[in-house]
Amino acid sequence: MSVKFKCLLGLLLLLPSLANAQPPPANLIANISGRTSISLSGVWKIIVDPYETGLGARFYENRKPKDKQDLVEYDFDSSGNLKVPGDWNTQRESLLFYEGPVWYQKSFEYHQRGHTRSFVYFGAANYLARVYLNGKRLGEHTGGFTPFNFEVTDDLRDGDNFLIVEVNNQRHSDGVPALNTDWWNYGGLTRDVAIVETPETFIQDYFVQLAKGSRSDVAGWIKLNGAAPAQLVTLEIPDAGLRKSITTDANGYADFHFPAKLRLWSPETPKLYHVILSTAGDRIEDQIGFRTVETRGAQILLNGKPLFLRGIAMHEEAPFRSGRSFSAEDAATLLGWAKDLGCNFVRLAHYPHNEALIRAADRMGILVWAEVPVYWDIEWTNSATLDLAQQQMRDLVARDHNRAAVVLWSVGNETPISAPRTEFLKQLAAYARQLDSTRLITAALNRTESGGPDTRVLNDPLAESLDVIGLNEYLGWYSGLAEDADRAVWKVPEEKPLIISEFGAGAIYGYHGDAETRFTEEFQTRVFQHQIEMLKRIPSLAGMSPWVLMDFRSPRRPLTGIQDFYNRKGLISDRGQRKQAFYTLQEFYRKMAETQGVAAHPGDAKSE
Ligand code: GCB
Repeated sequence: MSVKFKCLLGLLLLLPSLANAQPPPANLIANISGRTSISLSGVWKIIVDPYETGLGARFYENRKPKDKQDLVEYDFDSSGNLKVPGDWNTQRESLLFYEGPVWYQKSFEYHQRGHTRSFVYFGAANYLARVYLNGKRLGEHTGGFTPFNFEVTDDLRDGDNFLIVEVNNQRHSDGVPALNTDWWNYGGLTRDVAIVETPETFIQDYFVQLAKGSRSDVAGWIKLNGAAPAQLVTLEIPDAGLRKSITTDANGYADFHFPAKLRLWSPETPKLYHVILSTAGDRIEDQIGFRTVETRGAQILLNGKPLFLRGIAMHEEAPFRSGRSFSAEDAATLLGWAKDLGCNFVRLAHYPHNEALIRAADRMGILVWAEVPVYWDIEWTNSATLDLAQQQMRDLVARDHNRAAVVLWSVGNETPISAPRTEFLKQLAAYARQLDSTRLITAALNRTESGGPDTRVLNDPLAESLDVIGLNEYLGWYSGLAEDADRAVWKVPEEKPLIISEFGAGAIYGYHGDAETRFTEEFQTRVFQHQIEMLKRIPSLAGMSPWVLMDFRSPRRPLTGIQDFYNRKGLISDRGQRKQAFYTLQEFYRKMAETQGVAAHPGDAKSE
């Protein structure tokens, strides 16, 4: 796509849209847990293939020698196993640092049923996945954190089948993310894999939320997929006494807008309604919360009321055992810790986390910042890279657009300012807004200029395209002393809400000393204490998500005996031990929570 055309597209995307949102041009099936499916999770056979021999040697055929003469130089059955879902790095010591292809093979039985379509669905595979069913190539998917599916109705055999996936976690300069990240490049089939069944014409996706700016109207759309796209769809919310009939058009699409009396979802009362969508041949159920989120000047309003986001940033890393987390149990532990800390908000850094966690946040009343991995420097002038970033945003929004917990879509983190970067991110922000106009758009910025002694000025042209400004700063860790925060002045665009989306300091759990010694718990606590006092003085502050809930693996952190390839800025160690600074933040959040509803700014909270 030419730059000119992209600019034009960008402008078009900025035009106001009347509908709440539009169905994304995705082929994703929504709400897999609401469908009949056959799980392919469990033990898979694998072949590690560092020189990518498998493609030429056709590993995807899963061939056995015909006779004793026949040369076949691979054999899934004797090559070892890995569990799916799961990264390979933490399942085999020799694969901890591995970056390259691994071939996965799974045999399974399937029994065909009439009038049923089937899809193979992947929660995520990092980074490139090439998928084959019974030796036939189904397609490939790029991007490590978003779901994808392929239709296999005509390719599944009645009886024995085998699925083969080449997963390659090599980093690429034109990728999203690109070459450099501060997190572990966990490879593999990191989330669930399943065969999902649907009727011939089925409800592929739906958007059921409050109309933008309204607390009394539900608005959204329904998208059917199949040979009979024009149908009557019934939308029911029994608890609210609602039952509506909607007719889809020749493309299977219908939008709707109607009044509804609903109890609103909030962190204090995370009410989820049972929502049923049905056609003559299909029926899907979901649990959906209804709330509004908007900004007024420098405030974030939830259901019309100012709210301070008491947050914490987190990676998708498994507590106690490390590795990529994926399960409902992991989600309950991580979000449980965030709750104990006093949070009503989590920043899910720096890529889409798994759906189980988003659904847990919905049930627990924890607001979510969701982000695509546009991280540090990427190829801003490469239109294929922009396409990839948009595809990841599209599939993230498609998966989570019915989750009340999600209030912010973030287009990126700590991106160096340049004209092409700003153009890229503006287009991505406009695209996210077009996909979903009901949520707020943000990004974590960090490039500031000096505005005189102790004064930092945020003068990033991207700010004008954001609803909420995220700012990462590491005063007391990467620059200056913790005490510098006492005098620090932050000049930020005052007419918009500001979230300090990161600050922090490294500490090893159990390492004690004076507060001037790096990596002691006391040093970390000191940074938190001074940061908290500083934040109270920022008038446009609407929330914060310090870095970070739990220590996490990073190849950029080699310091032996201290880091050992872990980023130690967690308030909790990777073994679940709470550091002193956990309690410092907890105390501050407790005080904030007491005044919530009265004051939405920490400066107004009772002083110590
Ligand atoms: C940052 C990044 C985050 C890093 C963190 C750190 O600014 O956004 O991904 O992990 O700093 O610990 O340096």
